[in-house]
Amino acid sequence: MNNKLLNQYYKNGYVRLGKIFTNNQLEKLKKRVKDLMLGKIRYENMFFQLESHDGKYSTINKNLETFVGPSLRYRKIKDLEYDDLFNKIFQKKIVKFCSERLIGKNVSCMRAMIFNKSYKNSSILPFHQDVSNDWNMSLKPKFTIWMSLNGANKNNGCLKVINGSHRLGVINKGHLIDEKNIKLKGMNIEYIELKSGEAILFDNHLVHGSDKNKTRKNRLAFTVCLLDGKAIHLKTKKKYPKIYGKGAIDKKLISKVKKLKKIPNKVYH
Ligand SMILES: O=C(O)CCC(=O)C(=O)O
Repeated sequence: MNNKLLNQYYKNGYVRLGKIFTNNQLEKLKKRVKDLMLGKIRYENMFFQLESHDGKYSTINKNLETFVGPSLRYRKIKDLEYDDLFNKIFQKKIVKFCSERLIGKNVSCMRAMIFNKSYKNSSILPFHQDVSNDWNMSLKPKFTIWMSLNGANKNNGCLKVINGSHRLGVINKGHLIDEKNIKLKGMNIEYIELKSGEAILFDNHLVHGSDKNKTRKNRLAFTVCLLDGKAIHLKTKKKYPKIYGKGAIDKKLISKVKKLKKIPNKVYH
């Protein structure tokens, strides 16, 4: 990321990174998502969340964290920092560079996840920030990379952001925010349309959300949310999975996870 891109990030709260994965890699990633959703590839302990049955955000079962049978309506799949294909994002020069410039040499992953807008009954994700005061962590996550796997546009519920809102700091305890909130007055909503493989990087204070998917095809995004390697979970005192620096997830661990088909224990357990 050169200084021009960094300046855009500081000014708008986000910056476009361009295409991160090749078409060939994208095909493999999409196949992996399908295999995970359909249970053709299983990892014990991997986080899954289903979309709500009626398309309402309020009825999503947030307590369900596991695979409950084949479905293309999973809304979230996490722990992908341990998956051999998805972990490759951390080898990308641009990701390493942004992490070092914005965080440092020791970097952990709060989550690496598929964010799917289901082809059927998808919910509206209300505007929010990803710095919630309710998250039991010693340091807040810094930024998120949001990458489209199969194209994102207004029709299928692309990411929408409020340009510049990151400069307001933590609003309303750092999570859900009414878009009529007085603090956001005069700020513009931008719809982040992306082609397959293209990504943006955004500050976790940036107010963002997404509308319903009005198409008959899933809108698939892969997102990684990163933070300082020193951060710990305040209840368990555990550190988040390291991706750069001492103790980072390496090829050996990835192969072990693949062989055992088991995700290591979570930071919050
Ligand atoms: O993909 C979406 O619809 C929203 C993504 C989001 O909120 C996030 O990555 O933090």
